[in-house]
Amino acid sequence: MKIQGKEETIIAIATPPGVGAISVIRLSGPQSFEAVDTVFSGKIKIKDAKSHTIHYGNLTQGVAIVDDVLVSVFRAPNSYTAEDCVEISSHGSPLIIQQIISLIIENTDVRQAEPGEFTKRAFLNGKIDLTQAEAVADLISSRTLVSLRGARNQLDGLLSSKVLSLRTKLIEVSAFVELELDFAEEDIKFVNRTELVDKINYILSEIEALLESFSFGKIVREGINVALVGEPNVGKSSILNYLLKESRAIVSSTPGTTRDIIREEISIDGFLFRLHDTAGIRSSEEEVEKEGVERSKELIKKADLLAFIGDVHIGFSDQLYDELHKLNPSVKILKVLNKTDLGVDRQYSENFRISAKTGDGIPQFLNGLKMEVIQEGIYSERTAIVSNVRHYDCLTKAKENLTRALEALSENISGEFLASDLRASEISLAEIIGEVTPEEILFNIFSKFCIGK
Ligand SMILES: Nc1nc2c(ncn2[C@@H]2O[C@H](COP(=O)(O)OP(=O)(O)O)[C@@H](O)[C@H]2O)c(=O)[nH]1
Ligand SMILES: [Mg+2]
Repeated sequence: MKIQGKEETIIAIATPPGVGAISVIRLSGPQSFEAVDTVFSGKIKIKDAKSHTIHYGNLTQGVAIVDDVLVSVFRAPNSYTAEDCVEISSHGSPLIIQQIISLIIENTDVRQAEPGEFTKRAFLNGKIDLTQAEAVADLISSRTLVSLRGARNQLDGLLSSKVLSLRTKLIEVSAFVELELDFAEEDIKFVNRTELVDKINYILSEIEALLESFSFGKIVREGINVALVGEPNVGKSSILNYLLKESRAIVSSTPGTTRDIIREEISIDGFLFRLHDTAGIRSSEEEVEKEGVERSKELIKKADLLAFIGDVHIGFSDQLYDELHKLNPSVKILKVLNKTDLGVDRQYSENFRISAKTGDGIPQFLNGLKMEVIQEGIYSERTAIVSNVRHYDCLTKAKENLTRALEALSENISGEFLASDLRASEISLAEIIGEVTPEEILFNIFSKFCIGK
């Protein structure tokens, strides 16, 4: 029988699938060295190699050489997972990789790793906390410099250390309250109430500051959704097509059913903007169009910013403006007047004047989008920013319980309630860094990773 759980040794390709100069296969677990030795022949056996050394040799199947490789050795606990780890650098051929992995799996008890399993082990073995594990996924999927920096900060523990320090303060407060409970009979007060309230208020304000960073953090991590809305023929599709042709900052574009692109991702000074073309929001009887209307409404509701496109002939209809406002009352609506090349000299209430034909005004428009985001942000290079919904939810729970604790204090409710509110709040903070995190949440987090990470 195979050994269960994290005692198992796992293997996976760590580099992207496909052809390349080299590929890296990673193993982690107690049998990593022996497993590689079953197929490796070099100057020494891998099981005798020192940690952090590299060894050249052949991987063989019988007498046939599968590939000549470099094997890097990392002994526990000084590895990514804190377990014995090996990285095999082979030639970057999918066929070679396939052979090496099959060969090792067939000849040993090593099994294929699950998605995120290496990082999960790093977390379970205490190498990194949960926010850092999550940051690993964010780091490798970042597509702009700003989101990369956000993930880097989180991986460096900026958020963890902030949360940890709040948790420590909370534990101190709880300790006093619980001490008092132990002496409830004698009616001893160890801390005076105002001091207690001050301490809780301080923690609460720090939690609120973190919560406030979320709208910006979400933007950093996920980008800004901008819906282009307006009457038919004002030039929404032309604007996206212009960006596709002209912008040097295109991250990706998604084509729709026609030649038109329906989504364009661009990076403006490191911020990711996702510009969506909307079909229109007028009611229609036609099935296909109806669906388009629904899709547009959804986009408008979810948008972080609305670019209301008008043209020099029709400007901006108040009716449409009101409809937009009704669909998404909290969102900022920027009025963008298109077709300024037509020489029609009319002023509306526009924020930007552009031409999708000549490109006039487009840089100013894009810069305007960026300024909307920067105003939003309490942006600085090295601050803890909450960018992850899970963290946000935990902080919200912590805040609710602290607020209840303050109510309990002001109403002189029994110390037991106070203690339990404080404790609940502290557990929510612990959940962020993964100290008391249910298995299903862990599964959720790590199953989203790619294999080999
Ligand atoms: N002169 C001029 N024509 C434009 C401009 N933008 C779009 N158009 C034209 O306006 C028409 C409608 O454009 P389209 O992008 O399909 O509008 P949409 O329905 O809002 O997506 C097309 O014939 C475009 O060539 C512009 O800036 N200047
Ligand atoms: Mg269009």
